[in-house]
Amino acid sequence: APLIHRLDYQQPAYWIRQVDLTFDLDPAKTLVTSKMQVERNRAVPHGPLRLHGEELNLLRVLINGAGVSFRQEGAELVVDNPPDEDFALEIRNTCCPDKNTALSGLYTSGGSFFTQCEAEGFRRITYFLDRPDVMAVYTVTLRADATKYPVLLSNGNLVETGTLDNGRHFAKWHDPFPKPSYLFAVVVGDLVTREQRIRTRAGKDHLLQVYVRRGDLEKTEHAMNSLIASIVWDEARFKLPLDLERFMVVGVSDFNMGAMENKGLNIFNTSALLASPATATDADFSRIESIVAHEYFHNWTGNRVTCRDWFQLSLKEGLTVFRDQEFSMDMAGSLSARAVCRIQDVRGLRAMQFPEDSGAMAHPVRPDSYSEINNFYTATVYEKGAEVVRMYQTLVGRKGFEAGMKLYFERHDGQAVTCDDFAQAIADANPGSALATRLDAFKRWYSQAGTPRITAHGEHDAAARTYTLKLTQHTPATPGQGDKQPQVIPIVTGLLDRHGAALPLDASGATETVLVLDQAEQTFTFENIDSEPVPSLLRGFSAPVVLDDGLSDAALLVLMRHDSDPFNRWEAGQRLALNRILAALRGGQPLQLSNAFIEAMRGVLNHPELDPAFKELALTLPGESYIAEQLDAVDPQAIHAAVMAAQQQLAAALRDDWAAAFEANQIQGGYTPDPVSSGKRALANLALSMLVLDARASGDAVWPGKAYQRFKDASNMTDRLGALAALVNAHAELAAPALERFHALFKDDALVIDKWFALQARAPEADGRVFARVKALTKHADFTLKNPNRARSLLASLCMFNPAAFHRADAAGYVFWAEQVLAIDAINPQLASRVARAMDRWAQLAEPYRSAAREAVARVAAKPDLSPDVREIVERALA
Ligand code: DPP
Ligand code: ZN
Repeated sequence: APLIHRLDYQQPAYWIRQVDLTFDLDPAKTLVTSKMQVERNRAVPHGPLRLHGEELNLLRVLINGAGVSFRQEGAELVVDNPPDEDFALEIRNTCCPDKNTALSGLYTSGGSFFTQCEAEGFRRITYFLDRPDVMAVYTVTLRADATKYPVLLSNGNLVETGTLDNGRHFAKWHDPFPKPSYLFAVVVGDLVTREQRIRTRAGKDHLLQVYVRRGDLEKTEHAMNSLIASIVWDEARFKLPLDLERFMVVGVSDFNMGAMENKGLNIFNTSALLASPATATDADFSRIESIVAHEYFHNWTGNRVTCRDWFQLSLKEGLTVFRDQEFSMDMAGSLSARAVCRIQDVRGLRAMQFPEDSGAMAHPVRPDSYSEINNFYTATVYEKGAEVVRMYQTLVGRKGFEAGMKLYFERHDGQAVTCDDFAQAIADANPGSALATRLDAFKRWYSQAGTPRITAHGEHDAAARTYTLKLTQHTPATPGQGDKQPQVIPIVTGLLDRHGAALPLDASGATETVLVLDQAEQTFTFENIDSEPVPSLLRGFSAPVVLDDGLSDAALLVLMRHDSDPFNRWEAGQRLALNRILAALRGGQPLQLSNAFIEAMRGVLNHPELDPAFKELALTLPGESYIAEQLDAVDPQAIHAAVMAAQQQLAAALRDDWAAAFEANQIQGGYTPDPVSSGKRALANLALSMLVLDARASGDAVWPGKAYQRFKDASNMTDRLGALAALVNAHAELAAPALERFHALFKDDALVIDKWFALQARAPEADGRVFARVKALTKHADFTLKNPNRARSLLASLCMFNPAAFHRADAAGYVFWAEQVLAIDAINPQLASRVARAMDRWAQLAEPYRSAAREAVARVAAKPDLSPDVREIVERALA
């Protein structure tokens, strides 16, 4: 597949303004009739009409009702001499939903029909100008068997229904908003719906519907509540109302992504939609809330204003992730609960995006080239993109950002635009701001890949009573980008005295300020500082960078105990742990936690005021992939051994405190997934896992027994899975009977069985047992590569989230990876290429892993018939 370059963008030679689609639905052969109003684009030179089409059976092409000569060139249908004036184009073709295992285009799942058109799936339904800058008004008629497929859905408003011959029926939908083809959707099948009518602030009535398979209706209440909360929030925070009379959400079990924001007809992976206390964890509840919100927010940021081309993907994704993060924080409520959200988001960024930014797939937030766009739905485009949007808000303030959003919609509603258009709107609404005066430099966040490294060095001048902070920045080279320019980096800063009191930073008495670093090296001086302060930098993680402030353990302890910024309190604790682990790894010494660290952790665990949710985060050690990020030559086994040793010591040293925390965080009464209760459950689960871990080392049987009992008696999935995880992760003897019982209890609930697979594949490796179990589980009757959730639950869990089980000295993990990638690629290239990315960072591995990993990648790359998806990943890895 050829490489496509951002700078080669050209407008299309034709516009399609209206589409009238008719579907005669049949799983083996669906007939699609498409009648389009086409207009020559006079802004570009006259040329042939080229339509995209993949895996289609073409039946006929008519222009203005008459046959026309055409040719098929690769995946394109070419009409060399279309009329000069506007014309009607009619195309008939068939496609085969049952054979569509790639889950892109029109496919069947559980006997119903679904579509997924982003990014380039519409061309697998019919021939079209399948690119986001071609926006059309759609009218869609669906015809299908009335008994098998009682529900017929598409975008927009329902305008007509009726019966047909042979037991068939039809529905006709009209979407008044012009949209790109990637937002088109159809759902046809046997589904049931939860409905709710609402009246918004603006006084408009709307019908909200959540469609799922029979039997799943009681698991949709949380999604409906989340949708209503999202509608209310967007109207309140950004004055963005729901613009459709009807808003539909549908769940499907076979889905490549989390969910999809089709206009008025959002389609969700059931894992991102269905929840009940008995089957979903607190984490599931909060993930569902944020994904329902995310897709709803796309209605403005993505649908009303869309992307000109796919290089601009972060225009909608970075912005919409930022919006869903803000929403989740507002829903969480208290300052501490907001900080918990922020810490979780940053942990995710560091675990997924930082490694991406320093590996073979490193790319800018707005990529410059791709061969397969599906490979660029990445943590960089999404999560780093969201951090870029957050920096706008930090630089212009919350009100300024809201004004910028308002201007963005005033200028661009109904258009397909670029990241530059967004940047310009925010800057123009805030003239003279720290952003507007540095806009060109700020936009390097879109063009430069790699995570900037900041160093900070403070000097206190006792005589002058000044404190001077010298900041430097440097962005490491990434593939294809050797030279980097300085970035614009907002660094939210405070100073503490050595007892932890916040120091005034200027005459106004403010204790926090935003330093804007925009040079390679810069100094900032604070006055009237009597003694050496402890700097608290990058509060709230105000920029997606790596900070080396050189603080001593003593200074970190001051921050951990006293910083008014909860994020930096958490960060200080993580840094203390990381310093210990890295020192052990670099020195090749066994890890020994210091007393000061253990006492600090005890202080957090027993703190009378800190929230349980915060304690749980503070007492969780840094992840193995984040630790790997800090090292030049990564030995996953050594990292795992160090983390396990640290955990074991923390478990033993705080034994009584863990037991007290476990007892103190029991919840009486019914289940609700609110932040306070879920924080208590999280801390109780962490305590339990520490107690079981410690019991294994000491041979004690009490806590494993208690964990098993709790597992059996649990009244909600969070407690049940937490207890099961405590047993499985400690490799306790009771793990096997518990796993068996869990499977028997939930054998009919696919989403819970996914958890059962994932838990086993993510367990801490011990003597190769986890890897052996994963291999055995690929033969389990419930395992299949055809369902993406199931495949990910086992394979991504092992290859991407369990480094010590995957990276083996005997290379068996890599052999397994290669086999699985090739097997999945024959079924579903998008899914295969996700799993393929487990090897992005082979070059950072230490020997013997490095050579063996490279060899496995080369073996996959040597296959001639790889999908373009996997080919791009392995070739970038080898480049
Ligand atoms: N459906 C995916 C998302 O919402 C891609 N747009 O992020
Ligand atoms: Zn999105």
